[in-house]
Amino acid sequence: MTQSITNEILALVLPKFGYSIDDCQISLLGNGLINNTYLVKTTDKTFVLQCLNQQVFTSPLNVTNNADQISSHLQVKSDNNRYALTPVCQLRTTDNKNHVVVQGQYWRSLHYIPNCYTVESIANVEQASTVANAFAQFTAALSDFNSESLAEIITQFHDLSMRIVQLNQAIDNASKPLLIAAQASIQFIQSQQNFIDNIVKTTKSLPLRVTHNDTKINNLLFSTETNKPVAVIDLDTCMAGYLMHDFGDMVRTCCASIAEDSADLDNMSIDWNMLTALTSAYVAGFNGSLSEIERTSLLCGIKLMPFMLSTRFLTDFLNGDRYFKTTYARHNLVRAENQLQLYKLFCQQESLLTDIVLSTPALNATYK
Ligand code: GN1
Ligand code: MG
Repeated sequence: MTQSITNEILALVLPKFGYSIDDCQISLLGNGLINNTYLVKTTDKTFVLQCLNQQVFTSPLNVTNNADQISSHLQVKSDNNRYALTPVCQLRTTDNKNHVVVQGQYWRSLHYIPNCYTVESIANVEQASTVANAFAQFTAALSDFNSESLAEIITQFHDLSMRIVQLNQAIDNASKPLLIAAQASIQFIQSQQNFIDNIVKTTKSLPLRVTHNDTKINNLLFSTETNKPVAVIDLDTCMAGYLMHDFGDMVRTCCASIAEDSADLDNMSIDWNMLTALTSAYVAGFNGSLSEIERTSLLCGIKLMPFMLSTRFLTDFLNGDRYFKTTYARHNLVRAENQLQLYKLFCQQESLLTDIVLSTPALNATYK
């Protein structure tokens, strides 16, 4: 979206939320790979404005309606002192809707929590404990929410078999140069059929619950005052899912020594102390309510999430970068190789991984 188009459209969108563009200072917000997100400041209010990506979210109303349901549930818990984080709510338009459609594009506005910051990489094990506890609290607070009342935002979003089918379709349709560039990664993914079969088997035995499905560390807000997590943000993909997905996504962004789009693979390592801290605090956040089957599944989630994301990045690379935002030609390939390397590193240390994830006791503390 170019700046001129943005301003023109924003001038039409803002009045629907009760503001004129002339009274607003607007800046880009966040590093999301999908939506366009802005911070809007007026003299008396600051809020978040977001244009939903309709190529990805083909039913944008499902996104805003799910978000309303989730935040209402969390707000009730928060009002009763049963949820220590701040629920992020969607604001209403002047005609009391949770979205507005302008020139065919869906926009929504979100409550802005002041005095907060986000982080792209974890600082230390103390911070890891607070991160894991926050994500666990979020999911635990939704454990009495009927996941069937939420729409399936993206069909089979975290279904590995479906992601492999999509990769195979992309391979069939890709140009020769892209196939050559991606060859090593394609071959490696195709060599992991036992792992894929094992995931399919594990998934069949797991209970469905409401999951966030994008538990990257940068989807947490931290307080500038306490430096502790204040809110879980980006509820776009909240829907029925499996706990191992949320745990694995958190681990992949907290335990790798380099960012998910770094090409510096020789310097990628896993911080095992961080994994221990994450596991301990995550399990503690469920206050003894995790079944053995879900606890054991966390192990699968750690390998699954980088592997599946690698498959998704590679598919998008072969499809000509139609899904994830990219800033250079091989960006998605670099991301795919990065996540595959992370998967390999976890696989190389299978017994250490198992030991940490299955034997680390729950942390005896809560973070408020
Ligand atoms: C996308 O846009 P963002 O950064 O919230 C993606 C996630 C990926 C993530 C990788 C709807 O999330 O699944 O894990 O990029 N979201 C969607 O950084 O596909
Ligand atoms: Mg997201």
